[in-house]
Parts: sequence; structure tokens; C-alpha cells
Amino acid sequence: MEQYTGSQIVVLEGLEAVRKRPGMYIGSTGTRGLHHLIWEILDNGIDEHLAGFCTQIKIILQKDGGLTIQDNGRGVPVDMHPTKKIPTVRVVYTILHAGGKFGGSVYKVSGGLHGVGASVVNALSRHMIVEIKREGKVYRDEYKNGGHPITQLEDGLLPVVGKCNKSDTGTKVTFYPDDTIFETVEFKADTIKKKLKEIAFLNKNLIIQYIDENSGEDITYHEEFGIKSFVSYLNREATSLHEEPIYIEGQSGEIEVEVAFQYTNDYSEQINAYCNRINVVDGGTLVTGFKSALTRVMNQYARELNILKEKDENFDGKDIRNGLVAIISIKHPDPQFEGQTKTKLGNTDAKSAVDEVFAAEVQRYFDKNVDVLKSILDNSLKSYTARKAGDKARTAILKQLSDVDTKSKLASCSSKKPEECELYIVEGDSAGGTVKTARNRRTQAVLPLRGKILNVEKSSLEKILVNNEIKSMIACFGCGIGDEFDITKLRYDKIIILTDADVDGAHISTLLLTFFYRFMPELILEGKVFRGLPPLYRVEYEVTVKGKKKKQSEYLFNDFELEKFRKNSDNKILALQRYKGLGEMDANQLWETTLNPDTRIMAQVSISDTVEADEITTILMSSNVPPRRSFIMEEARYANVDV
Ligand code: 28G
Repeated sequence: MEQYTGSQIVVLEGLEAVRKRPGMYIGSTGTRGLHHLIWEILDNGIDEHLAGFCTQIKIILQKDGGLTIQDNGRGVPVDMHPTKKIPTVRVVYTILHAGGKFGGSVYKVSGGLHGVGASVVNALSRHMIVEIKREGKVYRDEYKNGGHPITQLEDGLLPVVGKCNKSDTGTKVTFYPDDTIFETVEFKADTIKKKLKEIAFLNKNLIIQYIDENSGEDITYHEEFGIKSFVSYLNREATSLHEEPIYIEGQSGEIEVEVAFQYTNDYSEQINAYCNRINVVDGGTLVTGFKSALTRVMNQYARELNILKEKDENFDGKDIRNGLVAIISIKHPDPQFEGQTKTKLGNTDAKSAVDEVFAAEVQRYFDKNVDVLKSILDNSLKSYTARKAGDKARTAILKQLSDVDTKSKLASCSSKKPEECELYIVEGDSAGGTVKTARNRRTQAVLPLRGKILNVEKSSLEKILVNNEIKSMIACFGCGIGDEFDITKLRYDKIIILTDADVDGAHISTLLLTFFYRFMPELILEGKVFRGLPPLYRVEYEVTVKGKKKKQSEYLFNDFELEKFRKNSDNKILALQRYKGLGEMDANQLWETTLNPDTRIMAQVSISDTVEADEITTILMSSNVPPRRSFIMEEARYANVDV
């Protein structure tokens, strides 16, 4: 039976907002968003572990599509909430942002991508059951259809539904994602298992049990050596330069620092950083501290050991990190997450803490393990020598880039103010032609690209730098590449990749993104890169307004939207057009759907080390070492957004 008290109405309005715009809270309504539901609930259990009260977490994938997460912590309080006058547990599960980092408490230390909490999960579930064991009693609260409580309170409190041992405490949550909201409600076992493994690496005292009722799998995740094992795992198929990862631990003020690292014979570096178990994908102060300490200490040793002969010669940080795989994990009492995606740590004291702890402890280690030190320095020397040779070739080519012809295909915009200019990179000359006609000539420039883009992961530097498409892009952007890259010289505020909405288009944009990522990563990190999302369908339909029949039309961006339209609309569909490519749209349609800043839809491209979520290429599964980053595109309607 549903009950509405005064405060309840407010509650439902809050959760209704989540159901109206799920993307704002969990990123998307696709698989990725679906799994965010799990991470949100899981985070609360991990917080309880970090608070020192929970040693075990159990996850059960049920046959009926439900998912259960259970911990042996204190159990969410069931007493009457002092101001809301409903049980605290119901506050946690029905009020937006309750019990989270927004309350100003230090309670929440871990956190998901959005950190929105359990009530969001409830809002997006068709059914949710919360069971709490506290002080020898069992309580249950149940919700339906997006967070409507169906449990009758007794004197404002939850009824006791059973008894248990007094020492048996904890929280158990079962939820069924709402299939009218999500494109799919099927959980991916692999995604969940990867996440659990990562959690186990980062929380060495936590025991996680995973049960899949469909497959019968029953796995326990417990990594007693924590991030040291994490590094071994990442390098399991690589050839390492020294047998065991080096593990460093220490404290500076209130900040706890842990680092594990190992060198391999690969040519890449991979540093994964965590603050309070949150993967800070864009690094920040803790990574800076680590890098500067490592560079300083190694250069010092190199000079002492006569590996660097000249006094003023130095290894570059990059030489020293060649082949490095490292995990940095710190605990900070007051983390400041910065950047557009809040995935960069800003606290300056984290830099000095990591620097101080790492420098002191790593020297202690190397003084005792000179053979390991020597093999690492030898590796740095190889990189140093190769870099000196490569630098020459690169500079020569960059000089040539000022040649005029590299920009000849560009249809530039008349404004020269970077903050208002946009560059559309368009696949093919014909689509490029339509975009040129349709655009706003003052602020929108167009660069059509011919044919396939070079896969920079598979080509030598020489080949990359003579490629015409690549030369055009570098010349148009105006900000150089690699070490000489300077984002302040970028001529555009947004670089928008526009390809057909098909497999080829997706491939081309991946190749472009790979190029950006390898040669001008700041472009992506600073949020300058977007993918235009042209619609897939246009429906014309009939509506009846005041007894009169009227024709209207709407653009739909994927099959899911089309299905939703068919299901939810009683209007008669008059015509349905499917766009096979950009070329099939006329200039007006293209303007309206893809170019007009007030109505277009674009996806901003960001990068994730993907340990955090369900991208299939997470580093946990990758066998080879080049950082398994993947491009994450968060879809957003860029209409009416203040810029
Ligand atoms: C099973 C799935 C995931 C949780 C707790 C324990 C407490 C709690 C959770 O409190 C409300 C807000 C701040 C105090 C805290 C229990 C203090 C004392 C808790 C979970 C009240 C939330 N006793 N375990 N929430 N706080 N496990 N597991 O969700 O002020 S959530």
C-alpha cells in the first residue's frame, strides 16, 4: 500500500526527476548506465568496509534478473530520521543524494562516476528490497515502480520481520532495473567480475563473493597483496625486467600513500591512480608527485653510477617511465576532484605526500637491490638514445608543416576568435560539400577527409607524419603535436568529428581519436573533441490539435528511440525515412540536426582507463601492455547549454 506523507511527496518528486533524465545521473540508459546501478550500491558497501565495519560483500546475479548485494557491516540505521520523520534507511533509499558526500559528512570516501547514491538506483528500478540486520532484528523495506515504498510503517518505523544473532549485522539490497527505462536490463557477468577483481586489488582486506545463479559460478575475490598483485596481474603476459613488483607504502601527515610498480620490456607506460579507491583517470597531483620523485631519484642514481656521463645531461621523465606499469593509491581526508569529468585530483598536498613517501622508500629499496636498479636504468638509457635519434626526424617534418597546401581543403570560418569557432571534420568530399553549404560560415569551419585514416598504432612515425590527412589536421588545428603541442594555439573551441552513423563511420572516428590521443592527448583531456550524432530516422506523423489534423515530424537517433516512439505514440505515422549516410540529408535537415548549436546532439569524447566501468577493453582483461584506454562518449544534447 502506498502512503503519502508531506515529506513523501517531495521524495517522489526527487526520484521522478531521475526517471525523467536518467542520463544526468548515471550517464546513459545503455549497458554502461545499467551497470552504474551496481557500482552505486557496491560503493556503499565498500564505504562500510573502509569505515572499518565490513569484511565481506556478496553479489548474487539472480535467475529472475534481479541483483543482490549483501554486506556484513553495521546495517543502515532503521531509527526515525530526526527531520524527515521516516526510518533513516528509507531516507537513504528514497531521497536524492541522501547519505552521500553531499551531506557534508566524511562518511563517503569511495564513490562512483556520478556518486549519486542508492536512491538513484531505486528510482530506476521497478522493484527494490532492502533488508537490514541490526541488534538481533531483521527489518525489510520494499519499493516498487521507481522508489514508491510499499511497506506499511508502524508508528513511523519499519516492522521487525525476523530475528537473528546479535553479532549478525549487515545490509542486503536486491533490485530489478526498470526495463521501461533501460535499453537492456541484462547484466554482463564479465563486466561485474572485472570490477570485483579491481575492487579486491584495491581493498586487500575485503573478501568478495560472486555468485551467478545462471551459470552456477561461485567465485571469491580476495587479494591479500593488494596493488602489488594488481601490477603482477597487469603484467602477467609481459616480459618484466625484474621478477617482483616493487611495493612502497608510507604516510605523510594525514595522507596514506601506496605505490606498486614493475618495469616490462614494452615501449609504453601505464600509471593508474586511485584516490580513496576512486580511479582518477586524468591523474592529477598524486601522479605528478610520483613522476617528479621517480625522475629525480633515477637521474641521481644514473649520475652516481656513471650511466649519464655529462654533468648536465638528464634522462627525460619519459625515458625513465618507458616500460613502467604502476599503481598509485592514496587515501586523502578531503579529496578535491577536478576537471570536466571530476577525474583529476587537485590537492597540492597529495603531490608532496606522494613525492616524499615514494622518494624516501624507493631509495631504501634500490640501495638494497642494485641489480634491479641497474636493469631499469639500462632500459631508460635505451629510450634516451632512441629519443635523441627520433627527435631530429620529427622536428624536420614539423618545419615542413607550414606549407600552404596542407590546409587547402579546409573551408575556414570568417571569425578568428578560437572561443567561438568550431571545426567539423567530415568523412568524404560529398558529405563535406553539404556541410559546407549548411553551416554557419562565420563560426563553423569544415575539413573534409578523403579515404581511410592511417592507423597510427600500426604505422611508423615517419609514415604518420607524411600522411596528407594527418598533416592537414595538424596544420588546421594550429597547435603542433607531441612535445611541441600547445593547446593555447588551438584555433577552435570544438573539434567535431562527423561521420555516417554506420560501422565505417565508427571506424573512421576511432582512428581519428586514436591519432588525437597519441599525438595531442590534451585535446581530448580538455574536452575539445566531440562526435556529431546525426539522426538515423525522420518520422512524419499526424497529430490532432483541437479537432484539427496536423502534420509533424521528429528526428530519432537510434533504433531504441524508434521503438519507443512506436510504443508511446498513438499518432499515426505517415512516413519514416532512414538516413543511410550524411549525404542523404539536405542542407536544412543537416543544419537542424547536426550543426545548429541550439538543436544538435553531440557526444563529448573523454578517455577512461576503463578499470572503472564496463567498457570491454578494461585493462584487467588486456593481455598486452599499451595502456588499454578507451574513448568514452557521453551523449549530451548541446541545446541551451551555457558555454
Ligand atoms: C548491501 C549493499 C551495499 C551500508 C551502512 C551503514 C551505515 C549507513 C550504510 O548509514 C546513514 C549517514 C551518516 C549516520 C552508519 C550504520 C552509521 C552507523 C551506518 C551498503 C547515518 C547511512 N551505522 N552500510 N549506511 N548515515 N551498506 N551495502 O549499502 O550518518 S550503507
